[in-house]
Amino acid sequence: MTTQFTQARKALLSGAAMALALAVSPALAQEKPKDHADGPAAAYEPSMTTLGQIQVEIPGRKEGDPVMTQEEFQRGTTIYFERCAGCHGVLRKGATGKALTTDITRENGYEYLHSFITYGSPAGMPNWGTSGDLTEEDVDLMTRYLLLEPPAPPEFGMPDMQASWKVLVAPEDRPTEKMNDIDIENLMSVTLRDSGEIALIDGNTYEIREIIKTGYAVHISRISASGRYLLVIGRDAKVNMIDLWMEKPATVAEIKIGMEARSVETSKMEGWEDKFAIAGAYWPPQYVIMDGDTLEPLKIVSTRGNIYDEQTYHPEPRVAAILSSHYRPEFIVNVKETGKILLVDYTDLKNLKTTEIEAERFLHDGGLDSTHRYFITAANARNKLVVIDTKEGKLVAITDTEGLTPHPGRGANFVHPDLGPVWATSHLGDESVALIGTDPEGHADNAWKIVDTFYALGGGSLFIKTHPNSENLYVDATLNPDPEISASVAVFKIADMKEGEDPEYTTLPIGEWAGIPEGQPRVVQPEFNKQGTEVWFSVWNAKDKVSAIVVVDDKTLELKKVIKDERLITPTGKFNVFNTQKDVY
Ligand code: DHE
Repeated sequence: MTTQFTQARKALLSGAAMALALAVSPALAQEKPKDHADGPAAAYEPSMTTLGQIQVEIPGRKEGDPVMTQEEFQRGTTIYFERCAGCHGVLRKGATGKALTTDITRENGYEYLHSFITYGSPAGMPNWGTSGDLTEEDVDLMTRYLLLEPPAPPEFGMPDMQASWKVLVAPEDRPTEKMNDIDIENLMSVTLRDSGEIALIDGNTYEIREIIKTGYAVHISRISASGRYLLVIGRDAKVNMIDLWMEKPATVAEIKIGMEARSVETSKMEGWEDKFAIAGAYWPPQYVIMDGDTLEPLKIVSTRGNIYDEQTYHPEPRVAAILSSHYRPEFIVNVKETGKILLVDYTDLKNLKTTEIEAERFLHDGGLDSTHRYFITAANARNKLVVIDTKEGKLVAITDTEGLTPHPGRGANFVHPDLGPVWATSHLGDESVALIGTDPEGHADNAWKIVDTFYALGGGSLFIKTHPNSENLYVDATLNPDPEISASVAVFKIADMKEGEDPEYTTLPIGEWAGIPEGQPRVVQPEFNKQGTEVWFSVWNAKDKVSAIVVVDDKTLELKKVIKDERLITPTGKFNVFNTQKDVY
């Protein structure tokens, strides 16, 4: 464990460009064109792995089309969905990346596209050719592919959802009381990303209680308001509803809500606990409201529509984070590409009322402030934070974070000694941590402004965490190109923070503590136990290598436990039942 001072480093950092330079390893920089702006943020674009598996036909030929066999077109489609669609859109109409429709690609021509794919661009396009990520043959294939019309992936409506929906244990056949000895509130649901499973780990004994099969490339877990049902979503848009009261917790209902998805949540408003579930899809762009006991699909709403400011049509605005309001019977739905936050009233699904808030493009993740009244979310590709008042149903503020690509997860709430209550985010694109004031009553001058920025380990941070019972703030650097940094975590003592001064931090060598002999594991997502006395970190290695969970004592910052088990394949997110249920972070 080492303690570091960041004052000197801050002085060295004259701006964002310098910060990005730190985030890119020298080896990577040499392979790229000189002014290439690639960094951890570019490596963290959606990969449509499920869509990449669908079978497609070559669309109707146009005069002058390059020749391509059906096999080549299929391969081009898989590569496109897995590597390109995240930025350029499934339909190639553009998102954070440029549009690649044939009117544009044909105008630019084969040579131009070929060199673009080979060398990348200063605007952030990776150098697929020179990096070796695509072979020379694949660069040629993708160039020809882009000169053809794109295939349209299928829609996924009510008949498809109904066909995929299964109630494995009907509500009347489920237990009427908890049938196991598990301390459910201190259970951790751990994403086992590449095995398509979750592990339920006892937060008191560290014992793996169950491993449960879920969707492909499983992503997040959320807990119903009562704390009984665990909802898990895979990237293939499969939702599993797991009953934690059963003797052996197991899936009681499941459904597929699209082809690609990332978010799931349940109703938490008083009087509406466990009544509905909701899941949001990247493809097709839609969300679906389901029955909270059975996952029966009740209402599908498309998010296609106009971008909030320029008011032009976007054909595939993905659904990013979804949270449940504690102040109104509403779901808060982030619609990424059109930059709208929807407050979806679930009291009358037949006469659905939605408040549509103009926010900012590329909304991603976010969380509630400590009072649960305000929702703070990152428009990550715009370097902005948006604040919504969930009680009044209104936009409160949009503010620049000063850092590059904010990525808060659900963020971290704490009381700063000088600045009062704040919510914090770290950044993917640089090493900064930004604090936004969250107390409009007691600290009106600070409310919804970036009140301080300081520096953690390095760029490539994904998650930041604290707990009301903790005096520490933890910041990971998962996607940092330096293996030592990506395997470590910075810990800041909240009591020592001073306005405008870079706080000292302690570096915890979590990866080293895990004692993993092979591979290059990255440390990701701090998560507290229920009591707020321990922090758990995933040590995320390749699928065929040993991974681990490392548990740290929050008071002493000493290693408490390394959980290793051959079933812990690629652990990433961890969701403590109580903290997730009650939105404690
Ligand atoms: Fe996530 C949350 C999307 C890659 C781990 N991730 C989210 C949310 C979204 C999202 C929209 C917010 C959900 C909510 O609150 O309702 N994630 C995406 C992507 O589009 C992206 C960048 C690429 C992709 O193709 O999926 C992506 N995410 C990852 C990973 O590679 C991570 C690190 C490992 C993994 O298991 O996939 C990862 N994402 C997580 C975690 C959360 C998350 C752990 C929840 C954090 C929390 O504390 O709530």
